[in-house]
Amino acid sequence: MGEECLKSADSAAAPLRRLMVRYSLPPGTLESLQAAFPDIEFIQAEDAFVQLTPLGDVDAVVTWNLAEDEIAAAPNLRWVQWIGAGVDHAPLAALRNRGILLTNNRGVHANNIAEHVIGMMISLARNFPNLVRAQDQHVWKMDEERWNVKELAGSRLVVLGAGNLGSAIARKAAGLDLDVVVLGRNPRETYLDRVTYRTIDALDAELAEADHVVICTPLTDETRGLIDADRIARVKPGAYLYNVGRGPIVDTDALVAALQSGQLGAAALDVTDPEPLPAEHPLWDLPNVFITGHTSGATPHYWDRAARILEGNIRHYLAGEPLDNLVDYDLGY
Ligand code: OXD
Repeated sequence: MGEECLKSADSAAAPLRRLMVRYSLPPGTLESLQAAFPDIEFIQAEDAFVQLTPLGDVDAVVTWNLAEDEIAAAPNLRWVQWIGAGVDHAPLAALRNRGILLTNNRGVHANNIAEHVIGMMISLARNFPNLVRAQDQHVWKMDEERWNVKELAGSRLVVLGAGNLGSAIARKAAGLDLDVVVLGRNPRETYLDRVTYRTIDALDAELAEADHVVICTPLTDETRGLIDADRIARVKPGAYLYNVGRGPIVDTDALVAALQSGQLGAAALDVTDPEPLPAEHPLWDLPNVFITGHTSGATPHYWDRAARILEGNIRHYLAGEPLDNLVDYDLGY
């Protein structure tokens, strides 16, 4: 199957008669899609986190989980609209082999995850997690520890990942007067003051200069274990690390050791490896760790934005046009 064939559906060859949604969309969403596309049968199924409703003869499915053997059992399946941005747990090889289009929801939560990251940065810089712990104990915390703070303005932030999310983080951080370097696969120009784009081969040099390092890349063969013990040792001592990408991009044991030794001053982790983090894991009790439990993607606007992508893609599909947010099987995102 050539690359071109994986970008759009030829509507004559691949009609869209039945589309299954394996998630409870907000009230009214499915009804308005049904009204907009009366010839398509929309099937509301169980949330795929709870149970994988068999796909049967559907042509397309909206889901955030797909087992490899489901593909063989769904002879008509031609298009999967993934809920969420990261497709690291999607059966990419099986989808590719069958020539099934895969689209995701990238961009839907760039704004809120960027706000989450900025919130993490301000929280760590101002020592908020410890102040909240003190409040829980009814302790007025005006002690020597109040000097254990940082100023973000003028410090250097390195962002790994130059997609929608990395760019949104860079924009917001530049607004707080940080100097930002965004690292991505391809060279890019920027017209924003304080923001520079560089290619990922500058990673080691940039880590050595960074006061803050944010990871927001997808998990792929290239990024798994990218931040290993060697790289953590290269980071400017005392820097803060933030992960809103995927846990396995960072070597967890090396992370724990660096936080214990002070090589890393602090970490704010929305994602971890493993996930969920077991109750007995050492990361929970480190005083310089702030864990937000994979919540950064949530936003009240999620489903409106996701529904717009879905509706647009149904139109593209029916017109035989390239779909938005297509996943590139070679790159894994
Ligand atoms: C995603 C996520 O992949 O929230 O969208 O983890």
